[in-house]
This record gives sequence, C-alpha cells and structure tokens, in this order.
Amino acid sequence: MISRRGLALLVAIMGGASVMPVFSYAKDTSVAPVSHKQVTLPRVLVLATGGTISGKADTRSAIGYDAGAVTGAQLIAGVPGVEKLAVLQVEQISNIASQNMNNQVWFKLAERIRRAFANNEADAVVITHGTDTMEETAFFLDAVIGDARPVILTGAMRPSTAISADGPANMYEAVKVAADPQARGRGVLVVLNDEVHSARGVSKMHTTALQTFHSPNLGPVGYVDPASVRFVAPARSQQHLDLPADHKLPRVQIVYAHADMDAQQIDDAVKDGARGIVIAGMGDGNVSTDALAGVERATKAGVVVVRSTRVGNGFVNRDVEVDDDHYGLVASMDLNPQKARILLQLLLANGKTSAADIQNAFSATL
Ligand code: DAS
Repeated sequence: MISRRGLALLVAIMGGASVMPVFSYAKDTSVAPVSHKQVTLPRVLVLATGGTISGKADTRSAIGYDAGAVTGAQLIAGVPGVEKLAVLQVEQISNIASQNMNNQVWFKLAERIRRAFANNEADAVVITHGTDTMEETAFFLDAVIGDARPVILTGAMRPSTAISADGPANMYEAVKVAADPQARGRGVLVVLNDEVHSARGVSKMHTTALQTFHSPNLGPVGYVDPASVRFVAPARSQQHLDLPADHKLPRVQIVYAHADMDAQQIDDAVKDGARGIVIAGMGDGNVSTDALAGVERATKAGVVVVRSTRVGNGFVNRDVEVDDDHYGLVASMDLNPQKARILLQLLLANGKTSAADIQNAFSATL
C-alpha cells in the first residue's frame, strides 16, 4: 500500500502537481489499490518428439549433430520469458530424428491431443518435432484432430548447442502463436523463423537454411515476432477424418517419375500389396507411356492412383496431359506427394475407395 508521502513522491517523479496522481486515493488518505484484473494465462501442452531442436552438436563434421538428445523440459528451460506467455505442461512423446517418424508416434500424438482437448486439460498444444517430416505430421494431425483449439508444430534447423541456435526463438514464437486467440479455428499450424504456415500449404524446401519452410502454393498464413502475431489469411475449414480404430494405415507407395521411365516401380508396388499409389510425376504430374500402361494395370487391379508432382510448386489439375477420366485417376491439386499419400491413406482407411469420392476429398478443402 503506498503512503501519502510515497504518493506525493510518485506524482513529483512523474512531473509535478500538474500530473494526475497515479492512484485515486480514498478520504481517509489511504490509497485505494488499483484493481488488478486477474490475468489468467492460457494453458499450453507441449508434446516433445525429438528432432534437431533437441539435438546436440557432434564433431564428425562442421554442422554434424545428433537429433533427439535433449528433452522437451530442457528445451523449455532454455527459452527465457516463455513462462510469461502461457502456463506450460511438457510431456515427452518420443525423442527421435523425424526421418524416423512413424504411424505409432502419429497415433500417440493424435490421441493425446484429442484427450487433452476432450478433458479440457489445455487451451492449445505445441509439438516440438524434427523438420524432415514436420509437414507430414502437421498434415496428418490437421486431418484427424478436428478441434478449433490451436495445434502448433515447431522445430529447428540448428541443434541446441550450435552458435545462434534457432530453436529457442522458434519455441518462444510457437508458444506465442498458440496462446493467441487469433490462432483458433485455423487447423494445425507450423511456426518457425517468424512465419506461420498452414499444415496444408507448408513444405521443407532447403536442406540446411533457417528459412527452409515455405508454402509455395498458398503462402504463409501469418507472421510472428517478439512483439506481435499477425494473420494474413482467413481461417479455413478443414476436413475431419476418423482415426482408424486398429491404428493401421493402408499401404500407399510413392513412385518417383523420371526420364526413360518404365512401369517396373508401379508393377512392383501392386505386387507388394499397395492399396494406393501416388505418382511424383514429371511436370504437371506426368509419366511415360510405358509407365501409364502400368498405371492402367494398377487401377484395373483395384489400386487407387493419385497423380502428384515432383516439381514442388503449382497445382496438378485433372485431364491436362493425362486423361484422368479414362484411366480413373485422381489429381492431387496442390498436395505434394508426401501429403497426397497421407490423405489417400486416411481416405482409404475411412472407407472411401472410388476415384470420384477421393477426388472430391482432394479438392474439398482448397
Ligand atoms: N533430421 C532432422 C529431423 O529430425 C533434423 C531436424 O531438422 O529436425 O527431422
């Protein structure tokens, strides 16, 4: 409680009698305390999976490191000020380099997030993750979580022990976005390097650069810096698919197209029991005439074939250089091969088997 003398001093410091006292004070000359609004911080559940953000440098090369060497709790401890943004609870889901990401971790993440939201344990979730498959985990969770509360993935391109490690800043910004009410209803987001990307649009596009994540077709949906979070795109609806009860996803193979291509990869995928094939096609999702004959054999064997592209940018539309209607194929639209594979797996697991239904789903949430 401030005394009259203290109050006078305070007014004096602030520039003399002309300045209104900072506090209004009651008749009995004691100062009525300013009512402090109870500031309740949002609750953010941090799920750590590994990756470079939790990596430690290794002397085998100038930029060598081992991903997944530091725990999620240690990560948070290394991010000054993050505790002012949210009440954090950290859980270790896995500690792997994300080139080893797998369905078991995906299902564990999805079920933990669904439980946290169903039990009102958290207002948002932040996932620390390797960058190699971050876009795939984000896309998978975006399709199955179906909740307006923010789920944000973040990672790093330099290990925690590197000079100018990028992990702490990315972690801080991910929590800042997760805690921001504007982030609600936007599906799963990826936050690194001051940018906010949608799960649908984002892709890793450089092997080592800090600014490796881009959304070539859709652009970033927002920007974040220590002072602000700004969204530049409207929230969009996302389709919600059920998690297969048996935790299994059907086998869908990606076939990489190239010059002098024959049908061997396609015939082998069918022989190996693939229920779906995604073509990482040349240009606008193209394959050679020989390979197209293999595609026709695959569709006749009941395998669903999606045409995507190896070029990393642009849309693959129906019936441009390939007669999709004739061959019963699906065009991936804006989805790259690795995301087209995940969507096809989930659609097949949810009983969608006709090319027409699957094409509708690929075009639905554009
Ligand atoms: N191998 C990378 C991974 O774990 C390291 C990283 O960038 O996170 O995805």
